[in-house]
Amino acid sequence: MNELSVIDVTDQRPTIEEWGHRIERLLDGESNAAIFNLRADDDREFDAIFLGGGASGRFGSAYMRAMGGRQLIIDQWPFLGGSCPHNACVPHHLFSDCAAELMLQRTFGGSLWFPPMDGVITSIKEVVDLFRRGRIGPHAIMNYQSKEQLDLEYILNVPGRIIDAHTVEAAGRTFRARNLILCLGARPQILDVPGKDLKGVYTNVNLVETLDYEPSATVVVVGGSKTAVEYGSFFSATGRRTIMAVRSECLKIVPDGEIRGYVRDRMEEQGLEIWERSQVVRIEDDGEGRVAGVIIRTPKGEERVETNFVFVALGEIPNSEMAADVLGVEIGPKNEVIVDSQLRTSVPNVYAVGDLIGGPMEMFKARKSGMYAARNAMGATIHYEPKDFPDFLHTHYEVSWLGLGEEEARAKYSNIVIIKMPPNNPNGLDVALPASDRTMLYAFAKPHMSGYQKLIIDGDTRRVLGAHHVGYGAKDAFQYLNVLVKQGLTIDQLGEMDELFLNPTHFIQLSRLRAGRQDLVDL
Ligand code: COM
Repeated sequence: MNELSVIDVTDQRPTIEEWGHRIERLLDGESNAAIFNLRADDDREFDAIFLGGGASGRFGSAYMRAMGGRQLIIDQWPFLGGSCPHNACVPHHLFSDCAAELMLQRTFGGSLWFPPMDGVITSIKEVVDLFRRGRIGPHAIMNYQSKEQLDLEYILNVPGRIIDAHTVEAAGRTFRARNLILCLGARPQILDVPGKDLKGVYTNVNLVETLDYEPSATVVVVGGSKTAVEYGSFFSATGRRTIMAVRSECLKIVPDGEIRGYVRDRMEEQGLEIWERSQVVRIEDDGEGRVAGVIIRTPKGEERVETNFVFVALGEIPNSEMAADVLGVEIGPKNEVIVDSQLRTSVPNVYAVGDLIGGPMEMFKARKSGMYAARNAMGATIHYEPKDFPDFLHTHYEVSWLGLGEEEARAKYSNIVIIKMPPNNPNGLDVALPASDRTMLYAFAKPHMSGYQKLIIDGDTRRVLGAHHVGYGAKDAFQYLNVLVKQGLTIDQLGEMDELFLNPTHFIQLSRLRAGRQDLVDL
């Protein structure tokens, strides 16, 4: 094995700015040197090697270090933090912010202070370029924080190769640890049709790396999941005709039918075309290796869509191959590494965390599973199974939910009471409620666009079973509300809280309007 050149930062203290320059040069391919940050003053055996320095590896490492353990991260990228700041959560949040801003502009274009937007197509490439330039900042912070503040040891910009359950090779050197914690992440599922490799076929990974032209006025999104909906909403907000080809149904992840319907109606009102039970069967070549069109099989037959841009969002496949081949860890049907509730794989002393263990492929699970694996590796017995978590997605809105949707609640309980806004009334959505942060203009000028809020209560026990919010700014409240709901929060306790007036605190106000009654009824 050839020894690679090494940038040893162990005795250096690069600033965030210096890290930024260094990472930029390595990402630009100016050098393939490995970055070594190993403590010279610590000759203890590693308690764990974290193979992968994304959210799970970094948080697991930080926890282990905080407990007094010794850890080593090995990651093939020149920065820590993984896909989140590089091509996943962070760009998606940027695009979703743009979608919300653009929806406001398009809705009010030509009135108030908004410039007319009719027929205006805004740039996708400029936003992608903005992200690509800006992401170096978060990358640099991760390396700086991990070294200077968390005291982590790491080797970056070189892949780690598993030798056995205690040994990993990187940059021609071998490293041994009591435990191996696999944090190898996942990769986008490809669309397996003719034309899939043409220039112009993107996933969230290559979009931000390689988009070097302005997509055409019509674009196609493949999939109906969170990622598809979020990117599709951004593309449509730029003024492009956006067709989402969805094999089954769109927005299945949203648990409440009424909320799903509201969200979908608003997406379609923004011009997004949702083609359900439709599959891309072929992508056409323009003769020079670029996308020229897409053939979609719909319930009405095959349709050709002329476009130079296809965005594929079909979910992710865990990167379990190396662990399966070398260690023989047990793998599940979706390529995920099987773990028990202590994050242990089928091989002693080998743990797996994050996206590698399958869904939900969410940030909180990555960080928390990394932390729990670290605690177990350090001798604790602690169990983690991600379930019953509050969730969200972005369309042009932020959509948040926790607990049960109405359908599931009615199937489980016989006395369901619904409190919602807009309330049941003869004008339907055309009333200026909810009126919340970031939806006030809609409430006053386009009331049906001002969002939707819904609380589901068991009328017998008075307990809150589910909460659903379409609008903005509810996510934070939902993660605390979820803890209370799991502890048995009742409508009466909700009404006892002190509201901050808007957003999900509408639930508090509404609860008070009903909590005085012994026999709860809808509102
Ligand atoms: C966040 C990356 S963007 S990490 O979870 O802090 O490592």
